[in-house]
Amino acid sequence: MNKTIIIGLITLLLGCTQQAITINSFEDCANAGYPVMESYPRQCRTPDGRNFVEEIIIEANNTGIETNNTNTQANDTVTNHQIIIRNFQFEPNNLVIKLGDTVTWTNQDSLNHIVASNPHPVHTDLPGFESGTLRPGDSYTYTFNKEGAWSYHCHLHSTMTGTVTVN
Ligand SMILES: [Cu+2]
Repeated sequence: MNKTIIIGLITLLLGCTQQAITINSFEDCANAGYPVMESYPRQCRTPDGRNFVEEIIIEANNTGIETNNTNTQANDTVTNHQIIIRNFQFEPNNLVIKLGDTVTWTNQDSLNHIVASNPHPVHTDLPGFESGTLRPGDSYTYTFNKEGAWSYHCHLHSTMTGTVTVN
């Protein structure tokens, strides 16, 4: 009888010691279900009185700042130009932009159009400058990364033409 109790106590003690040893970080502590204080950074307290502070990953913040810098740079230099497709015309049908600017075509007609580089029907002047089918209300944005006067047309109505001049 006494033996059983002693063995039981030893097992219990070992169990506690083991648990205390394995908790060496905020994560261990929180995963073990001990109380977490919702401060910044968060803290977790073990029953034996140890306190663990959550590690804040600084790398993530650095990446965030870098991303912001890139965005700021892009916003400083890139302009987005708008062209409306309406009544079988591009408005404006002559546009002068800077290298790296973007142009967005929006179809406000009640039927489909396709914006594509000249010449029709092969579109080889500026490969990749081709919108696919623009249904009413659809938009297509293209970034001009090559200088030149780029004439384009509607692939479904090849008499509809326009030019984007990139300086
Ligand atoms: Cu075409």
